Amino acid sequence: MKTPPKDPGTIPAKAPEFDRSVRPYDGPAGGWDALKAVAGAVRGQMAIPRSVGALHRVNQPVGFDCPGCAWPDPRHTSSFEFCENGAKAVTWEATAKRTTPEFFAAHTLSELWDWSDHDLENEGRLTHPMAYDAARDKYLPVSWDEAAARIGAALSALPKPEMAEFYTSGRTSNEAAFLYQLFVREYGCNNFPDCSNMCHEATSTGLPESIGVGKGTVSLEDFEHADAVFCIGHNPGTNHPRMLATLRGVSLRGAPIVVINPMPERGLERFVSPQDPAEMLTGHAVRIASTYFKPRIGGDLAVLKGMMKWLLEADAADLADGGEGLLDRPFIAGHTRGFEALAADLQASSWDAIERHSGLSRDEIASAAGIYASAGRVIVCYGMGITQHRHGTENVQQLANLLLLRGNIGKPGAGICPLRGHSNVQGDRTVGITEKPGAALLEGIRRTYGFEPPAAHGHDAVAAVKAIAEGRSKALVCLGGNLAVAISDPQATFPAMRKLELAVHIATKLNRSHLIPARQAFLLPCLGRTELDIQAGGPQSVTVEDSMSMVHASQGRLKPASEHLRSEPAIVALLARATLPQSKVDWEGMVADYDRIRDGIEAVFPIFADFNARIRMPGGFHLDNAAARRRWNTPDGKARFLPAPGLDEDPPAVDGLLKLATVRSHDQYNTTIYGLDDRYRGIHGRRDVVFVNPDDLAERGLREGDRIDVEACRPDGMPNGRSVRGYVAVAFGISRGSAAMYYPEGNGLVALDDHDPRSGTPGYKSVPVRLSASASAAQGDRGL
Ligand SMILES: Nc1nc2c(c(=O)[nH]1)N[C@H]1C(S)=C(S)[C@@H](COP(=O)(O)OP(=O)(O)OC[C@H]3O[C@@H](n4cnc5c(=O)[nH]c(N)nc54)[C@H](O)[C@@H]3O)O[C@H]1N2
Ligand SMILES: Nc1nc2c(c(=O)[nH]1)N[C@H]1C(S)=C(S)[C@@H](COP(=O)(O)OP(=O)(O)OC[C@H]3O[C@@H](n4cnc5c(=O)[nH]c(N)nc54)[C@H](O)[C@@H]3O)O[C@H]1N2
Ligand SMILES: [Mo]
Repeated sequence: MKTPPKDPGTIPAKAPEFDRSVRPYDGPAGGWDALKAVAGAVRGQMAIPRSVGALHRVNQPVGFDCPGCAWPDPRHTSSFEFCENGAKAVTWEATAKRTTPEFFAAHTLSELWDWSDHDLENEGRLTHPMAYDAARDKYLPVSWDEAAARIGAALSALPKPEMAEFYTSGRTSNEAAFLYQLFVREYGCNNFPDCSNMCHEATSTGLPESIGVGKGTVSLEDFEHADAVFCIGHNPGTNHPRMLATLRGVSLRGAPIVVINPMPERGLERFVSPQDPAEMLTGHAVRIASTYFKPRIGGDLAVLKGMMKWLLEADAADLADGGEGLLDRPFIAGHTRGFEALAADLQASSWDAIERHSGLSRDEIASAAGIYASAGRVIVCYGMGITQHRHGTENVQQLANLLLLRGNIGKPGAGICPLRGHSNVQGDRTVGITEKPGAALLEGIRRTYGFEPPAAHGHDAVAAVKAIAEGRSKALVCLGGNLAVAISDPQATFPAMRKLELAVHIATKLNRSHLIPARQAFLLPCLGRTELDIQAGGPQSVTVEDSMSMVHASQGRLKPASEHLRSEPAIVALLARATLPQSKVDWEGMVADYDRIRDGIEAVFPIFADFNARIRMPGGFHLDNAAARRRWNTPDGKARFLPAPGLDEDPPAVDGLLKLATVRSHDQYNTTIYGLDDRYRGIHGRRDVVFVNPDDLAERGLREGDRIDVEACRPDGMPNGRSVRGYVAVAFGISRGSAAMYYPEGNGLVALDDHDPRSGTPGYKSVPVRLSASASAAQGDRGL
C-alpha cells in the first residue's frame, strides 16, 4: 500500500515511530485478538472481580442491558454472549478507579483542560456531588440538597423557561428520560437537544414521511429469512459487534451480503466467532460481505438512484420480453403514492452523472441492483455513513424508496434496519425526549398529570448550542453525555458554553464538557447500568428499547461505585422538586417504586399498555410498529416514494478537495477513548491519523507517514478557517476522493452550520478538505 515518494526533497521526514504504529491487520474480526483485548481492558481498570461478575450478567434475562450498543439480543439468551466492545463498555463503567473530592482538590479546571479525553475519564467513577468554585477554579463537594436548591433557584430565576437547554444522551433509561421530559415540560419548555440529533435524526425525520414511523421495521428473526442483506455506511465489527453473529448466520445460509462503504472494514469482510469453539480453534473465518462496493464518501445518493434506475430499466426490459417485471406492482398500487415522480427523477439522472458522483461504475451499480432484484426478501441496514450528511434525510428516504419498489417493507425477512447508537437512544425518543412534541404526547401529559405542557417547538442540539452562543440560553442541564465535545465546532462551542449562568452534568465519569465552568456549575454523579439501584420500595429495575423496538428490563447488581451516588430517576426528581415546589407530579412516589413511573409512561403512551406486566416476561416485549404491519401512519395512509433532487448528498466539492468522514476507532465509545489502538485498521498507540487513498496521496506529492495539515473548506473550495495540523498520513484502501480521521478529533473541522437543513444532523461524514505537507507536530484546533 505504500507509495514511492514523488519528490523526496520537499517532503518532511517520516515520523520515526510510524512503522511500529501503523501495521496493516491481516486477521479476521473477532477471534482471539478480541478476547485478548478484553483481558487487557479488565486489567487496565483494575476491576477484575467487579468486571468479571458484571460481564456474566450482561444481556441476561435477569441482568442488565449492555451499555455498548442498541443491537438486540437473541431472545431468551441463556449463555453469556461475548462481545469485545460491550465488554469494554462494561469494564469502563465497573472500574475500580475513582474520581474523588481529593482529586478535584488537587487540580484546577484550567489544569485538567490540558488532559486528554482518555485521561479524564480514566480517573474513574465520580463519587460525590460537586459544585464549581470560581475563586479557586475547582470543584468542591456539595450536599445533594444544596446542589438541588441552588440549581432550582437558578432555573427559576431565568426570565423565561425557554432560556434553559436540557440535553439527553442515549444511555438514559426510559424511566429517567420520562421523568426528565415531564420535569422540563412542567417547567415550561421543549428544549430537548439530544444525542440523536447528531446521529439518527435523519432517520427520525425521513422515515415518517416515507413509511409513517421513524424507526426500523425489522426484527432479529427477519435476518433468518432474508434472501439478501445490504450494509450501507456502518461498521459493525467495531460499533455493533454482536451484529456480526447475525451476519455470520446470514452468510452461512448462503444469502448474499452486499456492503457499500468507502472504507474496507474488517468486520464486514471476515469474522471468527468467539462463540464458536471450532472457529476459534481452527482460526477458520466466515466471510461476511459477498460483494464489497467502495463508493466515494457522499456517493450513496447516486449509488441508490443508480440501483433504482437499473431496476426500472431491467423491469421495462423484462416486461417487454413478456416477463412479470421486477417491481412489486400490487404492493406499489395498493400501498404507495408517488411512484411516477420517482420514476421521472430516475429517468432524468444520467448514468454518466451517476457514475461520476457515486465513484462506482455502471457495472458495479448494476451488479448491486441485480443482487437486490433477484432476492425475494431484502433487509437494508445503515448507519452514520448515510445519516451524517447535508442530505442525510434524503439519503434515508432513497433507502426506503429502494425497498418499497419491491415491497420489501412489512413482510417477513425484509425491511429497513437503522443501526441505532446508544443503547437506549430509541427508547428515550419513544418516551418523550423530543423538541417537537406531537398532539398525542401533549394530550397524554395533560390527561395524566393535569398541567398544560408547552406546545411551541424547542431546540435540537445544533439550535441549543447556537442559542447558548448567542446568549439566548443561559442554562444547560445534561442528563449524561459530553455535548461540548460531541457537537461540531469546538471553536464556537467551548467559548459559548463558558458564558452560561448554570451548567449541570449528571454523569458517571469526568469529561471535557464538565470542565467548561458556567457561573454556577454542578457535577452530579449517578449510578450506572451495572449497579444496584435501591429506592424506598426496594431494588429497582429500569427499561430500555433496542434498535428493533424490543423493550426489556435492566437490573444492575454491582455495589455502587460510591455510597453518595443516586440513580438518574432520583436525581431528576430531586431537581424537579427543587425547581417546581408547586408541582402536580408525585415525584417521590414515582422514585420510590419505578413501577409507578412505568404506570405513568403507559398512561401517557397507550402503546405501552400493560407495561409492568409485559416487562416482567423474559426477554421483554415488542413495541408495535405500524409499518412492519403495512399500516402507514402518513397523512393519506400510504407509504410514499420521495425523490430527492440532484445526485449529491453534500454540496459538490471543487477539484483538488477530498471529502473527509470522521469515524470511530475500535477503542472508543463516542467521546470516551478507551485506548489508542484501532486494531482492524492497523493503527496502534495513536489517533493523529488521516486515512487517504495511496493515489490521492501521490497526486499531492505526499507519502505515507508524512505529517500533513487538513484544512476544511467551504463548498467553493475556500478555506473555512478550520484545520488540524501535523496529523499523519496513512495510505489506506479507502475510495478515491475520500479521506477519514477520528471523531472527536475531527470535530474542529465541522462548522455548526454544516448540517442537514431538514434534520439538523451535522455533516460529520462530509467535510471538504485540502491536504498539504505540514511542518508541525500533531495539533487539533480545539478552540482553547
Ligand atoms: N464500540 C463502540 N460502539 C458504538 C459506538 C462507539 O463509539 N464505539 N457508538 C455508538 C453510536 S452513538 C453510534 S451512532 C453507532 C455508530 O456506528 P456506525 O454508524 O458504524 O459509525 P461510524 O464509526 O461513525 O462509521 C460509519 C461507517 O460509515 C462509513 N462511511 C463514512 N462516510 C460514508 C459515506 O459517505 N457513505 C457510506 N456508505 N459509508 C460511509 C465509514 O467508512 C464507517 O465504516 O455505534 C454505536 N456503538
Ligand atoms: N465528528 C463527529 N461527531 C460526532 C459523531 C461522529 O460520527 N463524528 N457522532 C455523533 C453521535 S452518533 C453521537 S450519538 C454523539 C454522542 O454524544 P454523547 O452521547 O453526548 O457522548 P458520549 O461520548 O456517548 O458521552 C460520554 C459521557 O457519558 C457519561 N455517561 C456514561 N454512562 C452514563 C450513564 O449511565 N449515565 C449518565 N448520566 N452518564 C453517563 C460519561 O460521563 C461519559 O463521559 O456524538 C456525535 N458527534
Ligand atoms: Mo449515535
